[in-house]
Amino acid sequence: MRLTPFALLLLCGAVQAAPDAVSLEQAGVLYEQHCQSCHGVNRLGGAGPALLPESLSRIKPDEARAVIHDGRPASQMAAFGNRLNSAQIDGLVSYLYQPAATPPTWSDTDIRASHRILADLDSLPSTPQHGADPLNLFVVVEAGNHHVRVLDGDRFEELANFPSHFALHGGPKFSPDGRFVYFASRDGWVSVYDLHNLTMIAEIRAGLNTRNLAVSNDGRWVLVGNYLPGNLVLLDARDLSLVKHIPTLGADGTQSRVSAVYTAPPRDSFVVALKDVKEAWELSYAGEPDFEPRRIEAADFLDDFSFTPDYRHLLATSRKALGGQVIDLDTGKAVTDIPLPGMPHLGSGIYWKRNGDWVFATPNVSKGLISVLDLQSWKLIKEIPTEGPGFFMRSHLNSPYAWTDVFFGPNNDAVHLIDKQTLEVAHTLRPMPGKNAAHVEFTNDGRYALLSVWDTDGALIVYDASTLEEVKRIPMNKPSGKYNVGNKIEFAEGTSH
Ligand code: DHE
Repeated sequence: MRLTPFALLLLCGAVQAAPDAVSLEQAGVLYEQHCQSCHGVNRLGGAGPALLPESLSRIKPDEARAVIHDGRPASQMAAFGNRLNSAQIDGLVSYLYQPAATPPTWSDTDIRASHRILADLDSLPSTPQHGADPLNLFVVVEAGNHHVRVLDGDRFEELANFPSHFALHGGPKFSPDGRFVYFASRDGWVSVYDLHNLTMIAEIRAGLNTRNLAVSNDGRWVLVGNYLPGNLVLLDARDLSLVKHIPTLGADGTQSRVSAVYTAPPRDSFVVALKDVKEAWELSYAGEPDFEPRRIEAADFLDDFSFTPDYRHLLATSRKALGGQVIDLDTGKAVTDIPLPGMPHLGSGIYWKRNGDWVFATPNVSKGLISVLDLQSWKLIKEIPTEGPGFFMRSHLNSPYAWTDVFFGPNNDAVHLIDKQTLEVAHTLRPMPGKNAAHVEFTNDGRYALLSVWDTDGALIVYDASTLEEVKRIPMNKPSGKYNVGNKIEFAEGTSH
């Protein structure tokens, strides 16, 4: 038999045949062998995060491939490049982005089984034990290594540093006295931490894929909004025990995911936006509440929203919609459309007084501009050009500037300071050139602004908010949001709600 040169090379081992493609079934077996012990049966998560399509929506398949091959630094995710060939890794990636063969469920029994009490609250002192001003603490989410740091906001020194659940998202929320802080992770874990005693109190898994949570202004309830399963989960704020789940069914019976839930303090209610039905809900927590939703018809599916300073009106957008809408929470009627181009990120919008009248400004995740609205007439006053689309905005009553990042694009190292009266960009800072600068929060008195440089070798940078001089730089691994206890519990002008 005559061998071709290629066959000869193969026989000599000089050319390796490409490994055979792996079917989804085979990939399922690989998952059970290599991944399940950490990522859970049915990919629901365990010591490692959930690996459902909903959980992976923000990660591109190439990134998932690289993580399986190389592992994830500073985590327990090992490299599998030496155990799995390229076809097996490709097969696993395709498998992970497929819906699970058995649709995932998360029942009240599952929620209760996940509940852990980590400290005996009754035996802990009820006054701050750290010697710092409890209303000027900062809670900083360090996203790169899934940790949280607590900083003394007078000295910018660390009081505590502890691991969080994987991928916290949304702003942590506080009890009205500022003692407790509540975190939600994208995988549905909710935790409560005692800032007086710098200790974790309890945790529970309220869903498989969570949007955010809100805490009632009387400190009694935590309401969690979920994508998977689409529902609301009501917890007792003291120890996070499950009170009940509330299915989010539209008036016509359609099941919906929850876009976001916030507390509206002057209304003693939670306000909820639904993603798959055209409704906003208000759930009163006054007195002895039954948490029956008051349905408010919306002009579109709601994705993102904010409130006017008196919490009477809701300013909402849908990612599909052109522009936004104003809903009067008293009458339950849509008031008007608002002319907002691109993809405004209303949840990050802030308001302030300009010439005696309230204005509202929102960043835009698809266009390089800040839209400024007059809250009396709902008219667009100005579109302020920026160096690229942005994510977050922050200000303080005592600051002349609204700080906004340029989160996307080549100029993502820039932060603009907008003069709140002239509506012009007054300063542009580049805290660490070439590295993404994003998310600012002020000290309770507004004297200092803390900014994140969102990079593995990033930092939290403290600026004097008047002179704009750098006061301190604390190295951190992708610090994302940071939250000042006083500003948050006062629902202070210029911060997120
Ligand atoms: Fe967020 C808040 C929605 C992607 C970091 N984000 C919020 C809130 C909503 C929201 C509704 C307000 C909840 C709250 O604070 O209680 N975020 C969305 C999205 O729909 C979007 C675009 C896509 C998604 O997959 O969810 C999205 N968000 C991101 C990110 O990619 C960010 C930059 C990194 C991350 O952690 O995932 C991110 N979002 C944040 C942060 C806040 C937030 C840090 C809190 C801001 C604050 O100051 O309160």
